Amino acid sequence: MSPTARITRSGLALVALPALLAVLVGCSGTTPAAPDEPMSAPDSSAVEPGPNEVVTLSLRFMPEDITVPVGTTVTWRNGETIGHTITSGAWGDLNESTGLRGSQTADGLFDHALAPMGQEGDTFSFTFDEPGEYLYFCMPHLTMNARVIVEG
Ligand SMILES: [Cu+2]
Repeated sequence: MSPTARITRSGLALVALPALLAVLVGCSGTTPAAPDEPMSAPDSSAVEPGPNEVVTLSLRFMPEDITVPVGTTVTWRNGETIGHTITSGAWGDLNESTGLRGSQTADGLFDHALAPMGQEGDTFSFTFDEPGEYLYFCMPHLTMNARVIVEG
């Protein structure tokens, strides 16, 4: 009785081990093909900002600083599937360790609710006719603080 039971257990183990390995290999093989991003996730060329363009991505403006000649139209494009705002005004009290903004003061020059990528209103353009430094931010996301430097 006892020797038979032992043989049965080891026989099961020999069958079960390859099956378990097959499952593990199958999982690791499919993981790269099933990313966490939604199916509408852009490829890298879709999120790369063009000339005079700022893309919102991963709760950041990219680039955060852009320098343009006076008279340039800057376009913001949403590179992700959540909404943002493009709100002109000062931001400050930036926490160095968290990168979070502590204050924001909209100045009314522009304020646009940027629709999620792929929806109507997912871009916004503004023409800068005066030289200067223009700070702006996204109201709900305290990591999104940026500026446009307009050179005369
Ligand atoms: Cu935002």
